[in-house]
Amino acid sequence: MFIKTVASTPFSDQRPGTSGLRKKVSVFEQPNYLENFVQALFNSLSGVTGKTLVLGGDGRYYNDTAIQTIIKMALANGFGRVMVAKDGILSTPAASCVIRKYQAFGGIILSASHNPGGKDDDFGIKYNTSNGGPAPEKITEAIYARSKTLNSYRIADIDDVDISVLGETKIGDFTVEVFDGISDYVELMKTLFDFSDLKKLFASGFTMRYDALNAVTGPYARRILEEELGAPKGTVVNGTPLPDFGGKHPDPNLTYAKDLVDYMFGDNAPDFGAASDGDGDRNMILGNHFYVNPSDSLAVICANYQSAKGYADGLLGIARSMPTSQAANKVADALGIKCYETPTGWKFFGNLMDADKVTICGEESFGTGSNHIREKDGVWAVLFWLNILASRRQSVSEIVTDHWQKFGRNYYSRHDYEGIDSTAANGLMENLQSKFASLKGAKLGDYTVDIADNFAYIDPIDGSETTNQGVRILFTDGSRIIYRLSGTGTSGATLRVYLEKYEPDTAKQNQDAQSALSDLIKIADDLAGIASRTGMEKPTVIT
Ligand code: G16
Repeated sequence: MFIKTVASTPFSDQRPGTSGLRKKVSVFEQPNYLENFVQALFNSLSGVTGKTLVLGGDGRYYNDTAIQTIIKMALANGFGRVMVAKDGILSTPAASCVIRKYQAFGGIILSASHNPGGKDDDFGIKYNTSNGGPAPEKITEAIYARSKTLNSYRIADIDDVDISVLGETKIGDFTVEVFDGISDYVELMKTLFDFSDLKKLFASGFTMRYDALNAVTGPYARRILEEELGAPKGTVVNGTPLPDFGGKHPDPNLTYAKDLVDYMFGDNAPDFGAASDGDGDRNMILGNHFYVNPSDSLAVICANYQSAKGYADGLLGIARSMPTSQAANKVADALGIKCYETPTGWKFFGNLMDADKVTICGEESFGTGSNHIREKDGVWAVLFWLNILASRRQSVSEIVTDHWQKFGRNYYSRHDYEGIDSTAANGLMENLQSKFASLKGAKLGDYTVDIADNFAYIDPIDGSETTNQGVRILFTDGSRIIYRLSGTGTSGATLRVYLEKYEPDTAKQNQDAQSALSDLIKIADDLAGIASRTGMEKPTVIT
């Protein structure tokens, strides 16, 4: 028999974070490390016999090795079919699309998302369930529990499968199908957006730059923007996925997508700019000399839902993660629909979408998406913006400024302190929590504290409770300071400080966000003792 059971010893550090298990490549390269995690995952699923598993990733270093191992383990664990994307290239949103379209049992996505890639950087693995969405905590916790006691794994002793050629390979009752990871996704986009309108937009001389940051969305963006919509060749830059992302940090924000930002603020800036991350679920939107904050982008998309044919019938509801600004709430109020507030992590939106409570969701962490799939979707957000631009025929800055005039402006910024000592970070959070009782009603500068707590969430659909989701200092005027430790980093801790202030006065809406928030920034530092506890005078990244 060519199925082997290999003895192994458990690892103690295989608890999935906000979005799957992310570690340095060197951790994954330890003997049996990947195999143990995959076996713990398969042991946590029931009824896989004969079923289909979708497999792909963002093309980062170690994807190819992991793909071959997972194909062999899927066979050994009873799956009937593995659908693996050609060359392994499958964005996270495309994986969600394919799982849903072919009613697969689930999918494994090999990515550490926006984290850097390459031999010395990060790798990751996440599991999505049959609804196409990230595994909920009850599954990720079950994987972790099993990983701690796992003493063997099952693997088939077969040759590697050539994943560079489309087609099927049969091994007994088991089939490996190599499919085109781009086409199904493009077809889905055509059902949501009117490509002929967008073609006219580009034909009218509209200009754009899309920076794929040498990550997975290059082939998707080239196919859609340049081949389908007729944007000139060269509209997509850094469009070939590279194992180390060309040394770039594939995180579409003001710091790590600086080349694009500089270009969009330069003399020859086009009308529209966008970037996506390693695995294609994040997006950054820019206009000519204009940056759209992700929280504002969510609100603008929702307010302009009628621009896109797939949404013209109306929105069921909106959802945003807790740290995301309350700009979307203003739109929901105006539309007479509900705006749900969930913990950080796309997985919390899945139940709401499955229960038809929400259509569009978004996060401050450059994530926007809808119920067309169960992941956030970078290229979708870009296409939605193109639809808004095509129907309104205004510039990005005019559209956003108009939005503020109508709904008020939620000044917003996130300050990240990366790579800080974990003990210092935990101490900072504990110290804040010890102040909750004394903070209620306290005056901090011009602000009065209404609520100081640690955000907890009860899922309205299945009643599951999630605690410890970030310290909230909520002020009586609606302003907020949120402190949260990142759940996606791989070295030390990252403290995120989210700052928000509402400005309804149209005469005061054109300040720079950092200046408008300067008093809250100071309060946030003083209250938490950020500089003294972390030794960092300035954030690493400001978005
Ligand atoms: C992941 C999740 C997002 C979440 C983000 C938060 O993003 O998919 O839903 O908002 O993590 O990251 P952190 O815990 O570091 O603040 P991605 O793009 O890394 O998959």
